[in-house]
Amino acid sequence: MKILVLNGPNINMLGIREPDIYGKQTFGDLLALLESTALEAGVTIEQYQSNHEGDLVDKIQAAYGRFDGIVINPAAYTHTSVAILDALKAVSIPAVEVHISQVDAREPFRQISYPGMYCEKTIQGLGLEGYRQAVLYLKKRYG
Ligand code: CA2
Repeated sequence: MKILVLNGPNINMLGIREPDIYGKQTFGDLLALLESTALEAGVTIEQYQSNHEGDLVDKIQAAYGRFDGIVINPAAYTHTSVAILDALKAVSIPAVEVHISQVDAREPFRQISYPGMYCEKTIQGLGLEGYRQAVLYLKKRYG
């Protein structure tokens, strides 16, 4: 099983500021977690982070026919991107949305998720563990 893990803008800055919201773990810690999760679940994980909406759309389109599942934290694009929603719908690959923080308990503008309208599950507020849970969910359901 092949899973694509996508991260949106500023996720590469994790651990540098706002540890009260996003924790102290870094993007490097996330990459290590994805490697260990791939071994644990017996899946292949490819990860991609971009600060650019169109790059994320391109990556989702390129996943068509190549990946069995997508784990996506669109970061700030969560709350704005119909383009990412449409790309997910276009490829029709099972997807899980992850948020490091508990977005439900934050500002009103974070209460809407466009990509989340396609994703079959949203995991939030578990820190980096949410990515692991998302991969394990996809493996259990589709692996
Ligand atoms: O909780 C999440 O995972 C978010 O997707 C993170 C986004 C935020 O815009 C979403 O509302 C929720 C932010 C990504 C990281 O932003 C940083 C800000 C300061 C320092 C380091 C990273």
